[in-house]
Amino acid sequence: MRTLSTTPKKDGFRMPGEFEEHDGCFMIWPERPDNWRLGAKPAQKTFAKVAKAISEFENMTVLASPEQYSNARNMLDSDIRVVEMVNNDSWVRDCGPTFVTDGEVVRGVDWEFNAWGGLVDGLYFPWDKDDQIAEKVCELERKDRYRTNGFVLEGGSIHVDGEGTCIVTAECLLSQGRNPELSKLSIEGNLKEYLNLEKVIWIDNGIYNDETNGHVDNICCFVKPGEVLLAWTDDKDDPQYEISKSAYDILTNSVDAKGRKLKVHKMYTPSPILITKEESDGVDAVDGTLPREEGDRLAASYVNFYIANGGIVFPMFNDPNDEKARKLLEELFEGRKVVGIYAREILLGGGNIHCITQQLPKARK
Ligand code: KQY
Repeated sequence: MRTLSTTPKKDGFRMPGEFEEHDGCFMIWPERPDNWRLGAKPAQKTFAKVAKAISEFENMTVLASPEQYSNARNMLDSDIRVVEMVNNDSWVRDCGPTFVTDGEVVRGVDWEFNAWGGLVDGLYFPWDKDDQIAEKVCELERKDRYRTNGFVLEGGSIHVDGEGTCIVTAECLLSQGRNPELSKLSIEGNLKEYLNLEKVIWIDNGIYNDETNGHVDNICCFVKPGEVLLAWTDDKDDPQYEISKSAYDILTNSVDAKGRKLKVHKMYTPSPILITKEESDGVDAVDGTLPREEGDRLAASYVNFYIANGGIVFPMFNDPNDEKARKLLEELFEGRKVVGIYAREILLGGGNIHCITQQLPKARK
């Protein structure tokens, strides 16, 4: 594996849309008891269901720590590849490589990772093992990599259409814990260089109370070039309403890199989901890790589904809007099989289906 000193834009590589064809998908096995309740046992069952669902459509690789390798191997079907890799937690979208391609070859972008805000408002300490995941995955896949030393970013904070447009939130990319010394213009410049973009659309905020400082992948995503899905509520008393309304206004007044006006589909969120006492009691409290308190509102949304080659894997919460979300996905992704997984256990760890998965695009060579 070579570490390249150029940029994807200079080399003619771009980040493809998630709806383009994949070679496979990665996940990291959860285990840390200060984030996942009951020693991560319930989360492991949910991760295993997500891995199985995606493996029906494309190759699945699960990275597991040496301590968890045997357990992961036992809990996962035999067609899922399990590879030992030390880690700090299980968010491969954020610490894994963002893959780019020139249509023939795939390379990885290895963003600097600091656990969503480093010592300012990061979610755990240390994060050194997670910061090496992208490099190790590139090594495993024999992909050359670009490393952005001094520029912090997570894969969940960007969503691209594969044709030169990216959507981000200002809440996240301008947060004090990531790149406080960089202006909005320089941040946008870095995105354009490393993802090969012409246009960055900035919405203000992510989902209410999202501990990642509002990752875009939980509130808004591309269905295809020119069309986006936006998490929505009609309840004006819910703080989510103003957030979604502001994003709607920005998106419907934006054109993409090709000059198209965006079509925005509203995807209703589930009713607010709060942590129960039993759930909170199951998490080990550790200094330096975000506590999980009874009554805290979780950042629940359906927008963070995974787009696989022939399918969609989306989260369900035992909410009447689960079926609305399924119907909308079936309409928008005609020809793909839509599979729902109860995802409360992932939400309790602060995440969603999109941020526990990372796709490897198809390479011709
Ligand atoms: O991208 C994400 N949503 C990851 C959340 C990390 C939570 C760590 N406790």
